[in-house]
Amino acid sequence: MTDLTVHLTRDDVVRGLRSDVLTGLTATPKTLPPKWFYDARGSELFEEITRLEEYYPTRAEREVLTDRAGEIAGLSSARTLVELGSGSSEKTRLLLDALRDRGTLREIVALDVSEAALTSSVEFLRSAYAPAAVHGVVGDFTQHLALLPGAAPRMVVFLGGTIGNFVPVERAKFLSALRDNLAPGEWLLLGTDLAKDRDTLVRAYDDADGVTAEFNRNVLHVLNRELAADFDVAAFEHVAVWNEEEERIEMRLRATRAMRVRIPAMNLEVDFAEGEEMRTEVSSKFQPDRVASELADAGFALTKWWTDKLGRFGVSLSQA
Ligand code: AVJ
Repeated sequence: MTDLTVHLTRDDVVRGLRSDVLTGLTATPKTLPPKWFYDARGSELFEEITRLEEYYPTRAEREVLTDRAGEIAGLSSARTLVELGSGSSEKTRLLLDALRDRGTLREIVALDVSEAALTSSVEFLRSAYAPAAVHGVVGDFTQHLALLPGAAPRMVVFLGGTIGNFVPVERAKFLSALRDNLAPGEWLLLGTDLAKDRDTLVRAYDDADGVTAEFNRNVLHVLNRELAADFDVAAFEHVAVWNEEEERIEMRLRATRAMRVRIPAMNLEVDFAEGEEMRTEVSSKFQPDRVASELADAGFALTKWWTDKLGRFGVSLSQA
């Protein structure tokens, strides 16, 4: 048995889902938060997305980390690496290898909402980075930042552009909360996808093979399974649009016919009009100076900024 610290029980997760579904499906327009994409199937589909020709962010960020991991380790001399939303943590290994080579790595903290995902990554990290201590924490990075263990200086690593899933108010709150929970001198390594031409962005979120469409619809399978909802998943089509004013990609699910969906577990019935769109994700794309100013607003001091050669994706190292 892998020992994990659990700040989020199965009951907490179901309560959170119900609350998000009630809020989102009774709102106009309807919305669902993207965190519910990632059951086992959704996580698999996301891994598949990262290998698509059209989906450049993963490769662009990996290029930066491959080229700069040594420099990041040297600048930070972190003793603890904290990964938020650990996922498959393949890119994090580049950083862990560099910190180990530099001789500063003592502890690794992996935080994820999924106990199953954590168990396998913690097992791997323990064997690959012994004698470093590995702490697996089941938790939500919007709720449990105060509970992250590890010897200072820690480097909190938030990769993939996941910060883009927040709307601006949530993003400011998250960055301030993170800053408040770090001691002066501790580090944030943040991956941010950058604003670019509309076509490249829309292709990245509406791939030719339809993998992103399946990923998007998967949230309806999650609601059907977890809440006994009766969404006719095939009656929703995937939509990815570039919202120019807000500088973000929005994924939506469009009802192809009028329908009533029943969610008996919540005593809820929801009507969709034909053509109605429900927003399932925002993925914000940044101007580099906007990343810098938002970090500054949260009280971080930017140490260094890198992008891939094509300037598609940015990685910032900043200090609390
Ligand atoms: C994992 C949140 C960074 O926004 O690009 C991929 C998720 N959504 N394709 C992103 C996602 C559609 C991804 N993040």
